[in-house]
Amino acid sequence: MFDVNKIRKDFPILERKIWGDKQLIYLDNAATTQKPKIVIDAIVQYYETYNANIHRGVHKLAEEATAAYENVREKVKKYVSCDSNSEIVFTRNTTESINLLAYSLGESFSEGDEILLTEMEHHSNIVPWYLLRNRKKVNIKFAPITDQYELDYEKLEKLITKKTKVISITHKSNVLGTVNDIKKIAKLAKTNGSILIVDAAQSAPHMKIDFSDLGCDFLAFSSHKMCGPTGVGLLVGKKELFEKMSPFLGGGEMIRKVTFEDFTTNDVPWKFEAGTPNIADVIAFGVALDYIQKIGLDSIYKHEIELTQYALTKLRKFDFLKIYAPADVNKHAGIITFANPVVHPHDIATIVDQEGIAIRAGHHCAQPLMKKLGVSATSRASLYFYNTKDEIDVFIGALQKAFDYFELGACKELKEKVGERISK
Ligand code: C6P
Repeated sequence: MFDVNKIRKDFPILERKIWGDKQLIYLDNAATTQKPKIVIDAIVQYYETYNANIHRGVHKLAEEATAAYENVREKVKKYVSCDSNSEIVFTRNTTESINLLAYSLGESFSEGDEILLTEMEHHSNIVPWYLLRNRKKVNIKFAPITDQYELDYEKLEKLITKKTKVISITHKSNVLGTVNDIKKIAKLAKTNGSILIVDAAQSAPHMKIDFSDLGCDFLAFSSHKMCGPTGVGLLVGKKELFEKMSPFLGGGEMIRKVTFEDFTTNDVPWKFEAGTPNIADVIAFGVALDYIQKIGLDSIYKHEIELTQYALTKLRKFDFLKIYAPADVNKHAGIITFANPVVHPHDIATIVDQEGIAIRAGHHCAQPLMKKLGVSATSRASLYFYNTKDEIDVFIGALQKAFDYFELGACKELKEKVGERISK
């Protein structure tokens, strides 16, 4: 039974007061989520009782640490429903996972090969491909979004050619909240022989992911956006593709043999895990995965939809505010991005911060998307399963204060501007 008040007690930080007596209201979960005490305790327990390097020692501590670390790999496999043809590589974050792919897959690409992205990508799924373009002279294309803030699937299909080596796409936009239809794109990619990469940084924490069923080749996400520590990224992928790929980083652990002349690589996944990994945080991430699954992804998703719907109904009363999201709340659960042409989003974020409320303002590491939307920045409230309707009420009250201060309600010109959709 989902009980948000009981759940909140698991998170020490949610007790925190800001600016003296203001209760913290944390609505910046798309940036990073808070951590339950059992995850924090797991880090302390590791360092206090079995800290050792893994895969190297034969002593008891090394064995315990190795088993705990490798056990998390199995947990991740279950979390994303991998079959035996898939493998998990631990990285530092989603960004590193995508850099690994752009570098290692890219080693076999040639001038004129094409990479297809979308206009709603995070910089983490753009810049690694620009780096590859600088090395290999590949061409990069962007599938457009519609004025309903959804992917234009027809145009995307037309952009796929025989030269499209990779389609790399976000599962859920960190700005619009839009959830993309990966299965549909997977069919197109498969027919064309393109590799499909999915950036699941914003989806894996909130909804059930079935890697085999989605039909993609790789999936990347981050521990810190799902109750786990920072410094742990996940890269799920098809084993046969990992086996064909060049290593990303060289050093200890990723080798089988090194001579004065050359080296041979270790098996997948260790071939992609050079050097001592982030052992403590990987182990604590395993605890976070157990915790999330105990609460239940269906309950998490349902709660977030309800909260988003509740917040939207209240936000829409500010008719001078533009909300950047698909009309159907089911397509953007948990993320609400808004702006208006007069008050800078940073000013809104600063005013609500005075009430103890954390939201994000800025370009959200998606500058090309901001350009498409015709703004330089927006404000964003992003929710997780420990947020409540009471918190939304306080947030709406704080926004009202900010808008009253700037006398936005009285500005007729603003309301007309809000009617405009995406700038062309
Ligand atoms: N977005 C946000 O506030 P890292 O930093 O590597 O863990 O995640 C990068 C990343 C990749 N893809 C998407 C869709 C993301 O949202 C993010 C992180 C945060 O929106 C920080 S910029």
